[in-house]
Formats: sequence, C-alpha cells, structure tokens
Amino acid sequence: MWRTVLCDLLNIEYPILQGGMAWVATGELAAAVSAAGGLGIIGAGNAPPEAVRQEIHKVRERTDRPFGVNVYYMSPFAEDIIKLVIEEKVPVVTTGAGNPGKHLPLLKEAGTKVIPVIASVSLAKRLERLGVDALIAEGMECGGHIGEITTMALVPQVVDAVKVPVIAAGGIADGRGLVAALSLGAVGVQMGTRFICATECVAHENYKQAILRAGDRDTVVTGIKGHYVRVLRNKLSRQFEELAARGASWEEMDKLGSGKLRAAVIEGDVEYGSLMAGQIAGLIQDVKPAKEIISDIMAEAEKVINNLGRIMQ
Ligand code: TUI
Repeated sequence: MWRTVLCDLLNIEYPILQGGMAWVATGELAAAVSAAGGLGIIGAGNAPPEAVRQEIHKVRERTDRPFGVNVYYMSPFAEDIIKLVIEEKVPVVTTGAGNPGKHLPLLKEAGTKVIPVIASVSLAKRLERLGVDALIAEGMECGGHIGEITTMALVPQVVDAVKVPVIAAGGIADGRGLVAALSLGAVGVQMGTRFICATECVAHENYKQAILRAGDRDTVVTGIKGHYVRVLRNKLSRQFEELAARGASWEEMDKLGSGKLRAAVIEGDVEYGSLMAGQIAGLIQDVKPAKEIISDIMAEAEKVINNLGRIMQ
C-alpha cells in the first residue's frame, strides 16, 4: 500500500484525516478512524476542558495509535483546551476559526504537531513563518464555517506558496477525491461529511439519514460576509435566508444559530437544527464503519491511479 510524507509526519498508515467537527467528532469516532490507520480528531468545539479530557481518554482506552484534537479558536475555552492538550501530550492539534500563532512555541515544546486549517494563501504564509508542521487548506465546498475559495483553486495556490505539507479539505469523500487532491500537490486529505456517516459516529441517525438523502444541490450557504456557514437546506436555513434578506446583523444571526448544531447532532432535529454538511453530501450513499470508509477510499484511489497510468500510455 502506498504512503505519503503525511503518513511519516504523523506516524499513520493512510493519508486521511477526519475533520474535528464540534459535537460530531467525539472520542468514539476519533478512536475508530485512528485504529483504522487514519488520523482521528476530537472536535473540542465550545466544550469545556474536562469534557474534552474525557474524549481524549476514550480514544486512549480504544487505541494506541496517534490522534488529534481540533481547537476552535472562537470557543471561550480555547486557551484552556491548549493547556489541556499540552498536559495530555496529545500528538496532533488542528486549529480552526483563528490564528494559533501565540500558542505555537508551547505546543512545539510539548512535542505536539500543529496543523492549522486555513482558507487563504496569506494566512498559510503567515503560519508557515511561525513554524507550523503542516496546513489544511479548506475549500468552500466543505460544511460548517467556510471561506470563499474552492478546494480546486485554493490547494494548488497554497501548495505553491509554502514548503510545509498541505492537506486538502472540502468536497472530498472518495478515492477519486483523494487522487485529485494529490494531483493538486496535497499530501493527504481531511474529510468531515464522509465521517458523519461512519457507524461509530455518535451523531443522531436523523442527521446521517439527511446526508444520505441529500443531492448535489441540497446544501446552502447562510450568514453574511465573513461568517458564511454551509448547511443542508431546511426550515432553519430558510429562517437564516429571511434574516439575511432583511439585512440582519451578525449578532441576530448568531442568536438564531445558538444551540442549533447541538439540536441537529444530539436531538436529531432535522427541521430546525443546523445540519452542517459539505457539497459532497450528495455522493454519500451509506453508513459504514470508519475502517471500511478508509479501506474503500484507499482501494479506489489505487484503481484510479492505475487507470490514469493506462490513459497516459
Ligand atoms: O472552523 C471551521 N469550521 C467550522 S467551525 C464550525 S461551528 C462551531 N459551532 C459550535 C462549536 C464549535 C464550532 C463549523 N465549522 N473550519 C476551519 C477554518 N478555519 N476554516 C477557516 C478558518 C480560519 C478562519 C480565520 C482560520 C483562521 C482564521 O484566522 C483569522 C486570523 O487571521 O486570525
């Protein structure tokens, strides 16, 4: 089986990371992905440090393999989560919605690999100078908070702008997507939506079924400039659209969004919950174990590469 420099950097078997989605990416999912040879990542979201510590322990009870924690920089607990991951010697930290620059020296000293999620070349360059180990270039096909550039356009521009390894995210859910990412110069992929439909994912069955039902045009981008969020279309997304049409402020939008991700993931409220999902939702047809998701992708990628080799002759 083939490997990339990402496998050596993170000491994993396959160049596949699981997105650290708030509420969705618990210790159960992260452990399953890591045990299967990818990198499982706990989504700290807005959770307090003691809750995240429990998820870290869940992973360690289930596997000895490396795993990560995603630090969401808008969380009121972001600083405490950084302290926690240092104390717990978490092998990998990914970061989102903010600049981890000021924490880099401490994390590096603790031996933690730091891989920020970025959606622009300028931030990629700034973070490379500060000494990050790799970068996740996340295109706007992804679910949740999104940037403004597609994966196809963002990844090669980031690859050309930095020397550190680049991981592609956004719009990837199968072996074709993995090979496409490698073609753009990435060393691996991060997938979120695909892993929501993993058997081990604790997200409510209604959420998983909504992704399975989704077609290519069933996600919408809600919010206002700088605060765009991609979700599956439902009654809540229509309420957001009405607010935007009235020129509502970010504060009003934030108020409408409060607690809605939890409602979707935990309560299975598919009407008024925030069903964050990427545009690739339409490709996902089954719920299966993380191990199968990963092995199917690797097998398909190998076929695609061989096929491309034949085309070129
Ligand atoms: O963070 C994401 N995606 C997300 S966050 C989220 S919502 C949520 N809700 C409740 C609890 C926790 C989370 C849904 N989806 N993606 C990573 C990402 N980060 N993409 C882009 C960025 C980003 C943006 C600005 C990274 C850095 C940044 O820095 C600004 C600056 O210059 O400091």
